[in-house]
Formats: sequence, C-alpha cells, structure tokens
Amino acid sequence: MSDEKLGKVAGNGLISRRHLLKVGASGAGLALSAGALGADQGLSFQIPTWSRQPGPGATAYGARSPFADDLQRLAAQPNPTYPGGGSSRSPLQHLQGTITPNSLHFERHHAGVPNIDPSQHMLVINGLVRQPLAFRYEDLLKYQMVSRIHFLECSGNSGALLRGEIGGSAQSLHGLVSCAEWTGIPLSTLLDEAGVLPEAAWVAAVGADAASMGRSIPLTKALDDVMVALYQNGEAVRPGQGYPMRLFCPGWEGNVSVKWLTQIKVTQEPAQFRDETSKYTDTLQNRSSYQFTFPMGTKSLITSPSGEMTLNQPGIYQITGIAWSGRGSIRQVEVSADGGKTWAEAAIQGHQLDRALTRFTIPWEWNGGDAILQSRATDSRGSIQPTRSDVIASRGTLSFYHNPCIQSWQVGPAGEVRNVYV
Ligand SMILES: Nc1nc2c(c(=O)[nH]1)N[C@H]1C(S)=C(S)[C@@H](COP(=O)(O)O)O[C@H]1N2
Ligand SMILES: [Mo]
Repeated sequence: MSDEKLGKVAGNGLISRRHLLKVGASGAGLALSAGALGADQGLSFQIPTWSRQPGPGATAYGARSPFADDLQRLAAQPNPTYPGGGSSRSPLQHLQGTITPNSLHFERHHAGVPNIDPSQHMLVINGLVRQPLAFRYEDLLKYQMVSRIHFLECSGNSGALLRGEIGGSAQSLHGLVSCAEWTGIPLSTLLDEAGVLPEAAWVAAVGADAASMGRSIPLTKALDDVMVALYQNGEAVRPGQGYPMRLFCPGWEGNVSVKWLTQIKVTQEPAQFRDETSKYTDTLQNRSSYQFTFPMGTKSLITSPSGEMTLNQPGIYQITGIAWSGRGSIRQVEVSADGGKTWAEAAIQGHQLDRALTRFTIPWEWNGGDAILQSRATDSRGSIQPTRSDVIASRGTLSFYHNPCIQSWQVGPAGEVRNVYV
C-alpha cells in the first residue's frame, strides 16, 4: 500500500489525523461492564463490584482518585544552606488539556512559603505618585476584576538542556511551566487611583516572604496587562502561588510575577534588585549580559511519549504535547519522528489563547525501529521555536535562563524514551 493510503503524512510513521486508527480491541473474549444497556453483538459483560452498591456520599472538599495518586509534583532536594529555597515541577507527562490543577502548579520559592493572614496583610503603592495608598485584602475585593488564562514559566525552565544534562523526564527537564485562569484587579486601576507622576517609568514590586523578593517592571507593562491576582482557577490563590495576592505579568518570565505582593513603588529607574542582577540575566560568550529579558520565547514540548516512559510494543501512539509563546498565541505546531528531517502539522486540541498553553496532538505508528520525536511551534507573530544549536549559536554556553529550544526524545529498540541532543 502507498504511504498515502496508510495515512502517513511524514517520515518514520507520522499519520494523518483523519486516518482510522483501529486500536480498540474486538469484543471476543473480553469482559466489559455493560451499564444499563446490556450485552450485545457477542460481547459478554460482567457487573463490576463498584456497580453493585452505592459508594460514599458527597464531601466538603474534593480529592482525586486513589488510582491517580501517583500524579505528584517533583520537588528538589531540600538544601540546608538555602532554607525554603527551591522548586517543585508539574508532572507534564501525565497532564492533559491546558489548565494545570492548582495542587500540581509548579512552585519556585526563594525563602519558602510565608503563612500570611490576609487580615494582617497590606499592599502599599508609593513612590512617584500623587497620593500613596495602602490596601487591605477586603479593600481589594471591592474592585472590578478580570479573568485571563495564561501560562507561567520560570526563566530557569529547560536550562538543563543548555547544560547538556543526561536523561530526564518532561517533568524534571521542563516542569517549571503551568497554566491557569488568573483573576484579579488590573494594576492600572490601582496605579490610576494613586496617580502616577509624569517622570515615572518603572515600578518596583516586592513580596512579603523572607526573601523580600523584588523585581522592576517597566511602567508601560504595569499599565498594560499586569494584574494583582487574588484567584487561580476560581479559588483563592494557593499559599505556594502567593496567597493572599500576587503580581501576574502575562507572557513574562515567572520571576517578575512577585508572590505575596506587599509593595509597589513607582520609580524613574529599575531598582536593580538581586534577582535582576546576580540572577535571571543571560551572560554571553564575551561576558556581557542581557538584562531584563522579559517575554518568554516560542516553545513547545512533546509530553507523551517523553523521557523515562517506555513504549510496550510497536503500534499506534497518540503523540501529544503543549506549546506556548510569551508574545502571542500559537499558530502552528509541527512534529517530527525522524529527528527533524521531515515534519507534519499536528492538530490543535482546544484553545489557542494569547500567552496560554496550547495542546497539540498527532497519531504516530512506531515500527519498533529508531525514532527521534521533536515538536516545533510557530506563534501568531511568525516566530519559530529554535533548535538547541540555534540557541547556542546565538548566545554561547554561559547562560541557561530563557531557553525555548526544541526537545528531542529518542525511542530506543526496547521502547525506552530518553532525552538526547541531536
Ligand atoms: N515574593 C516572591 N515572589 C516570587 C518568587 C519568590 O520566591 N518570592 N519566585 C518567583 C519565581 S522565580 C517564579 S518562577 C514564580 C513562580 O510562581 P509559582 O511558584 O506560583 O509557580 O514566582 C516568582 N515570584
Ligand atoms: Mo523563576
């Protein structure tokens, strides 16, 4: 049969999404649960134990199935010289759709999670304003809010690939990205009330954690789409995400979305905080550094099959993954099964929202031979995800923040999937 007849759309087994996969088992010999509809067409049914009696009733706060309890964040080992510092990563290889459940949203803390009583917490706006203001939590609840679905990505995400680390999973290599519906008050509303003076050009945002983590944000961004977020996926922002309030800067490196937000100082110049000088800058080969690299790049990642998974046998697999861009929406994702020699366009599974995760999918037939799976995103501005060599050629090997490069997953002869560099 011709490749077209088989539905092949690119080299090494990528299949058209319109092709019938025929992977469902035929009924013969299978014991299935019939529900209320009864057996049919030679399928024999058994009633499972859970259908024979009522289960427990409704609960005050939901929990997931014990069969799904292995979905856990991956936390870095505690470091006694850096109390509370570190991160935990989202289990990207087990998630579907585009919204990260709050309990699995990645975390990055510089001095642990403060236990903030919202009735004792204040947000102060001062500096180059006509009238300094202080807001209590209840005050903020009186303002009109907006809801936006956006990804959040740590600028250190995927840095392991530039360091050339061996092995790793989607979670361990790329799990510092998540996506949620954020609800809060546009920062412009609060700045307008304080009355920004004409000479102002930046704001300095500071958190109430023991790190007093601060970042400078250009006033243009602060007045454009930055919000003081109080809710995440409909419930109060979790302590790990900044309860009772955090700054949220759509599309920009996670570090500027200051958690446990307690002060916004309007200034003429950036404050030069520790986290914008000693860290989160990108040093080039000539030892000069990029500072204030704010928007995250155009990026995608195959989440399944991915590193540390095993394909049990040759056959059909649904490749799926996520794509995002800090400057717009995702226009297209292409997938390769031969290490980038040939590409096929993946189907977009749902939303293609501005600066949000976008899910892609494409069926693939693994023939048991060598395969290298890659995905490549293009955003709404036409920017194409670079290869690792592109990134290294453009800025050398001294920096590992802000890495959007294409991930390569090699499928070995026993079906083992691992991170490789091509
Ligand atoms: N006050 C404060 N804000 C902070 C941090 C912090 O340690 N303290 N970490 C920053 C970093 S580096 C990132 S990537 C994001 C992570 O947000 P998340 O933990 O909600 O995923 O928060 C940022 N805001
Ligand atoms: Mo970060």
